[in-house]
Amino acid sequence: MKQYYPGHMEKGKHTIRRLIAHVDLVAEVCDARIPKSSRNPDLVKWTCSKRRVVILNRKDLADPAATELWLSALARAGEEAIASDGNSGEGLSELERVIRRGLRVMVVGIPNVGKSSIINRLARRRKAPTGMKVGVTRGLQWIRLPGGAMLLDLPGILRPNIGSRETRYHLAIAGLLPEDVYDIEEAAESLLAYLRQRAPENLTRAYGGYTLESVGRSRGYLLSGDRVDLKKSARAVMHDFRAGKLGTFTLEMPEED
Ligand SMILES: Nc1nc2c(ncn2[C@@H]2O[C@H](COP(=O)(O)OP(=O)(O)OP(=O)(O)O)[C@@H](O)[C@H]2O)c(=O)[nH]1
Ligand SMILES: [Mg+2]
Repeated sequence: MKQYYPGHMEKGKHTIRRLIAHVDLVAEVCDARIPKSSRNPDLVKWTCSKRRVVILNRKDLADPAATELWLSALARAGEEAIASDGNSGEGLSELERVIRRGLRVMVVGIPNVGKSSIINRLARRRKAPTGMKVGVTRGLQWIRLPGGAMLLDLPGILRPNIGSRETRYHLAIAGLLPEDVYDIEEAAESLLAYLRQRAPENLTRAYGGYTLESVGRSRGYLLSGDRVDLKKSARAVMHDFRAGKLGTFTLEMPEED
């Protein structure tokens, strides 16, 4: 499997080390559905000299009860944390209260977690480019908020060595990996297995069954010889999950203490 270096770790590390002295606050954005896998421990290490706020973004797609558990687990671990929806802006007022006073804020996170979307909501304008694709933000850009604070938008930074198979699947399912670095059929199978356990009725309602085969048949994704187009079916499941059409789920829970 191909190695994956979005935003280039070395360059990102250099940029953050160079700019960290010039900011007052670090907002670390992650995905509320996978708060473990969507954090890059190196980002924490490089920014730990500053006040930090962890943002559990895409809360609209996560299980609300699980998000509450994560917020209290992070608080117990001494981390300031909020949950947000970067599209609607819900949950960001707490962050606005913190950054109102003309602060300089560095927004960090792995690719495609919603950093630029959050910045646009806070700026009340679409100043930073966004998109449902990994690696939209290329260079760095300072964005001024109405209250005078400055926000720094950076490209997402993911570790080249992502970790376990499970982490890779979780990132893939959440849409945080480019499609050419994982096997979409395998990732979709693991998602179907998870959903079958958690919410089987959601699967039968959507596809009339629990397998890629049933997804393809229900959608009419057929190849010659009445075979199901498994790749197309896998894409459909992933797409439906990411759009929240199969329900709201948090794939990773905080460790019990
Ligand atoms: N459902 C949902 N979608 C979101 C949320 N926040 C952002 N998005 C979507 O996620 C996609 C990625 O958002 P970006 O803001 O471009 O993400 P980024 O972290 O800046 O990505 P890079 O610049 O590639 O690192 C966009 O399609 C956004 O509309 C959210 O809270 N909920
Ligand atoms: Mg961006």
